[in-house]
Amino acid sequence: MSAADYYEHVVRTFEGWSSHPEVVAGHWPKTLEEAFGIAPRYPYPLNRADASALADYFMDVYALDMRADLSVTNSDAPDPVVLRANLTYTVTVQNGGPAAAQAVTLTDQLAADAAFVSATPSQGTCARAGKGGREGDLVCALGTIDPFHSATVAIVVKPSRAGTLTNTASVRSGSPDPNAANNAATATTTVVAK
Ligand SMILES: [Ca+2]
Ligand SMILES: [Ca+2]
Repeated sequence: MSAADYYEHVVRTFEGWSSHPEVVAGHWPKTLEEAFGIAPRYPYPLNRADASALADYFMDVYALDMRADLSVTNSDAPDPVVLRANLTYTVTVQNGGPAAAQAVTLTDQLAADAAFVSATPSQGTCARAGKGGREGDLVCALGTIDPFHSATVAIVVKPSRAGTLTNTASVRSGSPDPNAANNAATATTTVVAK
């Protein structure tokens, strides 16, 4: 997108900050001042003028920073799931900024007691890392994720053993990440015989 379009996108994102799904869900800080590590300045929800002032700050000062704080969530449905029925993991990778995250890679350690069915990324491509594509971790090359944007991968498996099934997804990128603690997420599912 052009520089003007990008600026407008940032202002609109900041205006809607308080109702942004990632903020409501607690994945991103409640205020932009907190996200930028500066003292509180404006009441929320932000009006256009305050959002523009913070966008100016972001573009002039903070966006020079090359870091991108990626985070990942992993949700499973249905839970409980019936043996050999489809179980879908929805893995979401968020970029909390400040910079765009380059060459984002999501790795999912597919469990041995579940048969892989499919992986559908919202951007980029996914492939099995093992021989002939039938074994090994699922590796998704998601490309670039802009600040305050996200990408999603829907992973479908069929559990082959009753009990508790766990699935861990982790993310990394070519950009420095200031917080590694939120780069992996595990979903736990109960598998029932019928
Ligand atoms: Ca992170
Ligand atoms: Ca669960």
